[in-house]
Amino acid sequence: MFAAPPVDRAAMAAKVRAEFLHSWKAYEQYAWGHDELRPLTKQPRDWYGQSLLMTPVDSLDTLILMGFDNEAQKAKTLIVDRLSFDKDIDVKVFEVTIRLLGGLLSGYQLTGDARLLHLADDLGARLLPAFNTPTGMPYMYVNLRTGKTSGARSNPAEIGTLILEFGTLSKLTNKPVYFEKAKRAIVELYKRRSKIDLVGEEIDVETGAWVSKASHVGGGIDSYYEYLLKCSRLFGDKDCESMWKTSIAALNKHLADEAPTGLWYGEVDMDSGKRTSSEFGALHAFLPAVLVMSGDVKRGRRLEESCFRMWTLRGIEPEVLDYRTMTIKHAGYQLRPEIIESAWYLHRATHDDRYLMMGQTFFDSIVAHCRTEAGYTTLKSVVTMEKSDLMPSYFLAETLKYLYLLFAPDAAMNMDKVVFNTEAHPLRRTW
Ligand code: DMJ
Repeated sequence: MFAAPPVDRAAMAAKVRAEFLHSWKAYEQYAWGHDELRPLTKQPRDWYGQSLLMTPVDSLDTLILMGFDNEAQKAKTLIVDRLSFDKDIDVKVFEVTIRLLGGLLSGYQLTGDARLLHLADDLGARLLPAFNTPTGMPYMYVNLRTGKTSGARSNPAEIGTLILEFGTLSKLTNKPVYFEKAKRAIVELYKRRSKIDLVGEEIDVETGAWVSKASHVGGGIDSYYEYLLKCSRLFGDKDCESMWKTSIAALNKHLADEAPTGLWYGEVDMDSGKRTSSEFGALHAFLPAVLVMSGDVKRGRRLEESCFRMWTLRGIEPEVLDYRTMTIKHAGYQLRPEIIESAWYLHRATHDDRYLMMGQTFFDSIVAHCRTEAGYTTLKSVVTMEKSDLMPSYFLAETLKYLYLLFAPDAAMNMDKVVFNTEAHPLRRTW
C-alpha cells in the first residue's frame, strides 16, 4: 500500500507524463472538441449541451509545462478557432471562471497569444451581469448570451473564488471593473461572517441572509479561504491579507479538532462554534497546502498526515469520511487533486522525502484503480473500486499537474512570482 523509498523522482515524473499523454490521447480520439470524456463508454460529455472546450482549455498549461509542444499547439488552435462564448446557455459562474477564465489567462501568459486574452476578456464581460445583486455577491448562474441571471442561493466558494481570475483579467486588460466586482463580492461575504469570524455554507445573495450556518472547510466553502490568502499574494492586497488572518485564526480556534486519529478540521455552527459533525473529505485536503503557504508548516504537516490516513484507509481516499469513527460517509473518488497539491506544497517547503513517498502512493493507486483503456475514470466506491464513467477536466488541469510538479525538478516551476488558481492554473504576477 505504501510506496517503498527511495523514490526515483525522474522516473516518476516520466511515468506521470506518460499517463497524462495516455489521458490526452483518449480525449483526442473519443471526445475531441467536447467538454469532457466518458472513458468507459468512450463517449463525449458536454456540460450544457454545447461544448465550451473544458478539457482543452483546462489542459493547455499542463501540456505546455510537460513539454507536449505539438499537442499544446493543436489544443490552442482548437481553442482560438472554435471557442465562442456567444451561446444561449446558463453557466455556473464559479466553474466557468476557475476552469475557463483561469485556463485562458494562464494560457495567454505562457504563450503570449493575444487571442487567448481576447477570449478571456469576452468571457469576463459576459459573466459581469452575475454581480448585479443588491449585495454585490454574484448569482450562481448567468446566461452567456443574454446576461440573464439565476441562482440567488449561493455559497462562499462560488462567491469568493473569483478574484484571482477577475483580478488578473483587470491587470492584463487595464479594465478595473473585473477586479472591483470580484473584490466587492468577497468583501461583502466576509462582512457577513459571524461574531466568531466564521462563515456558513449557504447564503442568499439578494438578501444577504445565511441559509445554512454549517461552517467547515469542505465543498461550498473551501476555496473562499484559499483565495483570501492567494489574493493577498498575487495582488499584495492588504484587505485580503487581513481577512485571511482573521479567518484562519477562527478556523484554528473553532474547526480544528484534535481527535485520537490526528488533527482534522470538522464542522461547527457558525454562530455558537458548537461542533455539529466530524466529517472531512477529499475536498478538505486543500487546507494543508494553504496552511503551508501561510507559513504554518507544522499544522500543514499534521493535517496532511491525517489526509494520508484517509487515503490509506481503503487504498484510495473517499469523498467524505467521519474521522472520529474512521467510517466512510461518501465512498466515491472523483479523481480529485487536493491531497496531491498539499503534498507538493509540503515537499517544496520541507524537502522531506515523505511527501515523495505519499505522491508515489497516490499515483500507484490511481493507476491501479482508475486507469482505463481510454484515459482515467472516477470511482463509484473506494470500497468496491467499481468504476464510474467520467474523466473530469481537472484531472488533467490539476491532479496530473501536481503529481508531475512533485516529482519534476524544482526548477520546473519558480513559485516566487506565480500563484495557482484553485484549478491549478499558474497566474504570473507580471504587473
Ligand atoms: C476543482 O474544480 C477545483 O480544485 C475546485 O476548487 C474544487 N473542485 C475541483 C477538484 O476537486
